[in-house]
Amino acid sequence: MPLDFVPDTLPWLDRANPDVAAYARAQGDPALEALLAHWVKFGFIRMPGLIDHALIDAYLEDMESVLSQPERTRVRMLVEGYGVRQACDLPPEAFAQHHLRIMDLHNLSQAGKQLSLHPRIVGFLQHVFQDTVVAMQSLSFKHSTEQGTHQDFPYVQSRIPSHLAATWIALEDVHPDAGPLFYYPGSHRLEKFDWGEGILMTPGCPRNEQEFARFLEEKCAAAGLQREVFYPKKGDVFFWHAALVHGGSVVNNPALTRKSYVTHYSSQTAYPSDRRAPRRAPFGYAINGGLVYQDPICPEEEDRLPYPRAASAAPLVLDKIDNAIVKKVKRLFR
Ligand SMILES: O=C(O)CCC(=O)C(=O)O
Repeated sequence: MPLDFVPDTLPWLDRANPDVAAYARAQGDPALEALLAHWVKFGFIRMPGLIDHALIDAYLEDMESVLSQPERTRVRMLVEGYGVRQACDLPPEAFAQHHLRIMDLHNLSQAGKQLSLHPRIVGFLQHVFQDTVVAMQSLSFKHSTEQGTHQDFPYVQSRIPSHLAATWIALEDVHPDAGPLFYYPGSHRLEKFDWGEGILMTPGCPRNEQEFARFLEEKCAAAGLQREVFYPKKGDVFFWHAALVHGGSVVNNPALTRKSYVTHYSSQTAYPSDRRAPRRAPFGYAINGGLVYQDPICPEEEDRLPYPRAASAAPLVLDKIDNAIVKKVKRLFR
């Protein structure tokens, strides 16, 4: 069992000496070189103030509508003490729990789709993957996860584990006592943890998350990598590499919220169908050149929360579904 990403399928920026200067020149984008060089060296980039506050406010309303009327939706939530359940199946007391994540609200929320596939996000990740970017899943948080030190690739799985990246969007200014995101710059190149059956976490594997966290913290310390903390303003975006070591800081003041929105991405090559129905040809939405799949379990709830809201506003123009993409995906399953 190889204990690393497969070299042949690594994104180009993870291979030896990627020539980002030549690439950026060829793209005719002078700002791109610094972003790509930072990604290669540190495994993350930031785009401050990227997201329009009107879009964030619309998304916050969508989150609130689900949290205040959970009986009206089958959206799934992961709640500490309850596991993964549809919102309508959770008892009222579950919503007092701070370790609660709304899963894939972008399927219901057009504002969520626009956040995940913001043009600058899709643009940057296209450079990373050199493939069509697929938004695989989203997670919405009202409070800090306080999640221990980890990397994402063992959990968020596709056919090619190295084809993974994430964005974290601040839905409000984050107070230092609200449990901000932490990360270790440069940790994306560390030796990988062996879960007992390879680098991915599998059901029943013999190692656990505490061992994973200890391993990563020891490796970071041995490599001299320092923990840094992201103190964003509303609308700031943090992008991270499949293997960047990160987590949610401990909350010092439980009265504080820390509203945030995470999307995990892959390439279309690595993620040609939705994880919730992997053997079914997905129905795809092409937005700003990226792709997101319809929820195959609950298609009736798709886009139930429109954006923009006002009847007088121009209707949202999602790019037409790109039939070429959908057909290509279908071909893989013939
Ligand atoms: O937002 C956080 O506290 C951590 C999120 C995270 O680690 C993840 O989604 O992988």
